[in-house]
Amino acid sequence: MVQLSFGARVRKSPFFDSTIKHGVTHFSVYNRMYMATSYGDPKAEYQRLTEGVSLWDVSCERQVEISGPDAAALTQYLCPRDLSTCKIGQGYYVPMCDHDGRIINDPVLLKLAADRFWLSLADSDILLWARAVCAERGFDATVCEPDVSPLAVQGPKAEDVVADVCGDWVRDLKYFWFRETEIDGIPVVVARSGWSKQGGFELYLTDGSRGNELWEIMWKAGEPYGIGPGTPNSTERVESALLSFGTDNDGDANPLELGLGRFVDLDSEADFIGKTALQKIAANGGPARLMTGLLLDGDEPMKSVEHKCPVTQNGRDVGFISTSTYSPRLERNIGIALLETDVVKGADSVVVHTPERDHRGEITSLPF
Ligand code: THG
Repeated sequence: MVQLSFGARVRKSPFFDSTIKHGVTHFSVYNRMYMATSYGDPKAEYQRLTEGVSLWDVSCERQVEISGPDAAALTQYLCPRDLSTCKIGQGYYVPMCDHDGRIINDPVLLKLAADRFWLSLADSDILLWARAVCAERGFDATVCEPDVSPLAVQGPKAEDVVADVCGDWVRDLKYFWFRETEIDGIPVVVARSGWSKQGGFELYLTDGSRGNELWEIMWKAGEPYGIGPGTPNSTERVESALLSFGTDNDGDANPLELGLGRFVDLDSEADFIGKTALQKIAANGGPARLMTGLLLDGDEPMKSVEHKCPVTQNGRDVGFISTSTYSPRLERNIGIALLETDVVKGADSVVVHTPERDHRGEITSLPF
């Protein structure tokens, strides 16, 4: 069996020992950290997330902190979304772009103070990018990776668990808003967010020496609600059409192609990296490709694709599928693909070429 080898190059999470203790079976690598991806029972993990509550080590969602006199200006220049409306204590989903409009990350932005921000990253090296932009543009700001590690509590019963630990005020937190607090003296930022559409919270631990302690507190509090271990769930996220950066895009994709246009403010006053390029794409007939849902044939639950697989129409290459899964909610196979705009607008069928066999794919709008 092929195995992942452990070494100092790839970092361990503050919750690492807890994930081992609770039976983690699979890791991936994300932002140069081990990332738990399964506890060996996908069905139970999906059910816990959609009907109960599950605890996820997502500390590989590293933070880039931007602080100092020009923090707001630098953060805005890095982000295509108009941040002038973002309040202290509020989070925003922000697809970040390079100068040609290609997406380079899709973090959650947290505004901690007028002059202090976190970018809670997907899997790419934004620390290097933000430092380079800061220096090249002469902004008076500090860019660092702070000691911050998110732990997600997700599922319909997550609110009860987090309220039992933190107090009923968490029930009033609005979507993507957050507050700094302590749990038994452990410093955390509590946010209503998470990479699922099942509801839930993220606890951003700000003292990495206390990860296993925090895990155990949440575990004990969750026991009456049947809490169990989980990970970012690829089946639920496909059903809910949440972008998996690095999975669903290739190196050239832009946010307009990925259905993230509502998070890009091309008419805003603010200047940001990629603005001119994206305005040009929008003015010249829109994006060449579109992310779409596919309903896939087959009565048997299909194996999820392990790499981007080609999609054709009438024998012609029209794009790729990035994820496929059997959906318990829809009781059929579904997938996410990035295909030529005309093909998606034609809303016809395509052929998906997986290593196992060819599947007929019916184009359908997202979310499923
Ligand atoms: N939480 C935190 N950090 C993260 C993620 C997270 N970093 C990596 C990755 N996830 C970033 N990507 C996403 C993608 C989608 C969403 C959040 C983070 C998301 N999107 C909703 C949607 O598209 O419907 C809501 C967006 C909105 O309305 O603002 O939640 O999960 N800390």
